[in-house]
This record gives sequence, structure tokens and C-alpha cells, in this order.
Amino acid sequence: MNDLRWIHVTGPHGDGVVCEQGAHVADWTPAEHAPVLFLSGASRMEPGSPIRGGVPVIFPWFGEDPEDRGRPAHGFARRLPWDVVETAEGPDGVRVSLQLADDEETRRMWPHRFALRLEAVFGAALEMSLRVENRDDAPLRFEEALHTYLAVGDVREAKLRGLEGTTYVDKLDGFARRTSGDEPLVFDREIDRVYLGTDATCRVDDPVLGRTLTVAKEGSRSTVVWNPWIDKAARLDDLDDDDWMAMLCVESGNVADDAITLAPGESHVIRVTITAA
Ligand code: TA6
Repeated sequence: MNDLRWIHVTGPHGDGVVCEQGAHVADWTPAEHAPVLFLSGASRMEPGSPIRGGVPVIFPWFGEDPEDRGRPAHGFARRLPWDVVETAEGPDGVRVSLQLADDEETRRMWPHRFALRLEAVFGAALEMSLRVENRDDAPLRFEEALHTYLAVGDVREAKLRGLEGTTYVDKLDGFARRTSGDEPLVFDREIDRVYLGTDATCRVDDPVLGRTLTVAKEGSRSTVVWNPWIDKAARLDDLDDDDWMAMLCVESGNVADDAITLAPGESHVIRVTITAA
């Protein structure tokens, strides 16, 4: 049976799970806390299908195929098997490293040579890094994101701080560009926004679970905030109808205006640190 392969990590400060497909962090449960990442119970768990929840690795484009050629939404990296490079106990927790390099299949979809490396440290914090290397002899332009699904008690009671006064693209209103107000973000409808030019740390206050989740980042200028709300959740067959209440995507990447261009041989790293308190 051609099943997905999983790496289970346990440590004194927290446990985690990574799927080799997509180097997909599927769970992080710090000691003394409930799981910090949302994972859909209805997710397809089969080779080639994106996992709904956790931290999908989005590369080399964000959203629909930019050339409208029918290539997979959010790129191909999350659908392919990565190679496990290392699993090692360290001072901050257990580190798992995986890599993906171009091959005939990726070059048919995207004619470039590259290498990706995803590292995740599962401890009192979840530390993730995504390194992109240009192995081509021409410049490499790409979008990327660590598409984090946070677990919340009830999104209607949550507040997101850190994106006040920030320009965003509203994907629900013809990609119109707006600037957010001075108040924390609250959730009473579907939201799908790409905040641009921001390296801000985001904090999600969750009064239902009695915690604040912090998403700090380096090397990322875009933050995407998404909740499907009732109607879109009902249309997604890999999400249970009420799951919209239990999740909030706070994604760290480089999208649209913030896309990255690397010279031959150059590399770029995004780092994301998630904590619960
Ligand atoms: O993160 C925002 C978004 O681009 C939404 O528009 C929604 O499509 C979400 O990603 C999930 O995309 P997926 O391809 O995983 O269903």
C-alpha cells in the first residue's frame, strides 16, 4: 500500500508529527498544552493529496496557478515526498530536517533547478525554517509560505494582534488593496487576506482555550490570514462542517509584491517560531 510516511517526535517539552509528503508538520503539542495546530479529521491522507491542517509548505507559487495551466494550487512542494535528512535531539527539542530538490517531474511543472530544506524543532516552541536555494544558472523568482493552521477554541471569540495599520490584498473582494484599522482583527465572517510588507509578530488571543498563540517570523514580508467560515467550510470535503470554528490560518511567507528573486547559487530562509502561553 502506497501510504504516507510519518515521523513521530516525543520530547520533554513537546511532541510533534511530520509527514514526509510535503515535509508537512501535522502536529505540535507542547507540554501542558492542547495541540497548537489544527488538523482536519476529514483530511485526505493519501499520496499526492494536500493534507488539510498543520503547516503546508507552499512553493513555488501561492494560490492558483499563476500561468493558469492547471498546475496545482499553492504549488507542488506540499504534494511530493521529501527526503528525511536528519532527526536529532537538541537542547531546544527534537529537530527534524527534510529536503526536496528538482527532478524531471518538478521541472515539467516549473523548469527550474532548486533545493528546499525544511527544519522543524519540536520543543517548548515550534521552530520552523524553510530554506530555498537557487541551483539554476538563471535568477529564480518564487512565492512561498508556511501555511500554518492554528487550533483555536472558537474563532468567533479570538482576536489577532499585530497587523493593525497594514496594507492587505482582500481575496474576497477582487484582490482590492486596503489598509487595516488600528483595532485587533476579530472574526465574524470568511476572511482571506494577504498582508504585505510586514515582518510583524502576530498574537492570537484565545479566551476559550485560555491561551495566546504567538507567531514570530524572520525573512517573511507577507502574512496571510484565512478562515473559510460556514459556507466555504461546507464546500470543502476535507473539512468537517463545524471545523471553521476551531481553526485560524496565520501564514508566514513571501507572496505577490513580496515574492523573492534569487541569483544563481543564492539561498533565502524564512524562520517561524510559534509559542503558546
Ligand atoms: O491561505 C489562504 C488560501 O489561499 C485560501 O484562499 C484557501 O484557498 C486556502 O489558502 C486553502 O487552500 P487549499 O489549496 O489548501 O485548499
